[in-house]
Amino acid sequence: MPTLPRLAAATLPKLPAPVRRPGYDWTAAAIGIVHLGLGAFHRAHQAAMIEDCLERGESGWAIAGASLRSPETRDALAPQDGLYTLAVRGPGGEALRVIGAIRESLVAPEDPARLLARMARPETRIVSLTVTEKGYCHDPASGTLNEAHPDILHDLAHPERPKSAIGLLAAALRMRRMAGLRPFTVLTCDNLPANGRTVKRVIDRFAALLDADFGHWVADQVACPASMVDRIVPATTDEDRARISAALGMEDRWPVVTEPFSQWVVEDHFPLGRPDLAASGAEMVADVTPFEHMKLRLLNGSHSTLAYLGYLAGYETIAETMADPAFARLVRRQMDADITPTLHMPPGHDLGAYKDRLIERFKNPALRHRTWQIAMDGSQKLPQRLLGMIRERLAAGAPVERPALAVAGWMRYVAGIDEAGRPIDIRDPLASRFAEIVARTGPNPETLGRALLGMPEIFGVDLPADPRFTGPVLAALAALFRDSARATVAAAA
Ligand code: CS2
Repeated sequence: MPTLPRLAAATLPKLPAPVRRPGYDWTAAAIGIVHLGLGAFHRAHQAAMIEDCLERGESGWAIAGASLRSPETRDALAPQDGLYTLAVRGPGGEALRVIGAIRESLVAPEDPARLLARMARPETRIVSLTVTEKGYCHDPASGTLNEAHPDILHDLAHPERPKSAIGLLAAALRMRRMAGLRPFTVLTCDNLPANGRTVKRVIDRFAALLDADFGHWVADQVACPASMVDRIVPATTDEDRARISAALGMEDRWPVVTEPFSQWVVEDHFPLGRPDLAASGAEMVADVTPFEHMKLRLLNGSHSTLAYLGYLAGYETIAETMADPAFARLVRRQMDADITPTLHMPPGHDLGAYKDRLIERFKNPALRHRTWQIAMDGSQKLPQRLLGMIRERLAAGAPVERPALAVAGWMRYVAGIDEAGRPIDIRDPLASRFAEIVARTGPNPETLGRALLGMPEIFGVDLPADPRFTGPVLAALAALFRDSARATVAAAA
């Protein structure tokens, strides 16, 4: 294949006609948002909605994005003048759009001072985050700052050179306070429970530990609206890059691939203003909680259920797992019988249609969303995806066999060896703890299950003490070891 020119400002006019491109003067767009966590999800979701705001002529809201770890996004985007392709894949094929909203890409560990200076500028009115659950350095079961977290210890000792998102927010807020500026609004876009309140609790505490006076200012002044974000964005593959570059007739090293569906429900509390997100399709509400529960439990809870059990059954993607009727039946029953009774949607909201749509989205064969990718960081995900709902069902005196099977699927997965005897590449901040436990218990479902249940940062202290939960979890774990995931799911569905 001849070498293709690189997607960039200079080549943009040569894009083939069907590829949508910025219709506004993107090179002159002024930055008003700093985004921490410049991953695929941000670029396929919030950045696409901001692009629509910029297209409508709302100036001043372009994005400076920062990666908190690796330089690869900046290295790919810089030669492309920040441009990248959003590929939307649905039943009707693939639609390509080049996005111009990301006007600056930074790498926090390389130059924290530059990022902090950007966050501290008066025109930065929002700092948004997609740093994943573990990026909040909190204890997932209680939602409070993990004061023993190595990055938090580091950032408290060196507040001018922070490593964590929390340390960066605090350092930039301190600079603003010193300059007599009002704080930016902190907009979390991660799948955390009560994400606004959680980030607020964590930042308030961190600031108070730094200095009591600053802590009061942060507690009084910093707004952290909650938001529920939804769009399925699998990791981009080399095959995606090759296909998209061929369609563009130019090389894009950093495209993102997603589905047609996109939802953003945002609590409307932005003291320094905001772009008109509603005009871009977001729902601005007074209380995100019902939407958050709906999404975290129905979508992410089902995702995690399919990811662990599907991976163990040898399925590589969610679509493949859903093509097995027993798995599809299990998640639909879990949605209808276990999760739905815990949801309290505003009047007029059609939950049945939402669930039907979810099933279709999971089955979308054009998205190769790997079970392994979703299985990552289970220790941070289980509490809000499954355990909160399980607690509510237990309080209502209801059985929890199906969600207990999902939890057992996670336990069987973190045991670290698959059904064919191959090692599983477990990615989780608590992975070394799991390995220690497994080294002690071996694949004995009873001792392994009890040891994992004994991790309060995941299960709290209530669930391990409730035999109505531990009984079904240990029984399901025994069945998974004895009979395989496929057989156990088939028997449960
Ligand atoms: C997924 C989510 O990776 C995961 O854990 O469940 O990223 C999911 O695709 C998004 O939340 C969808 O909005």
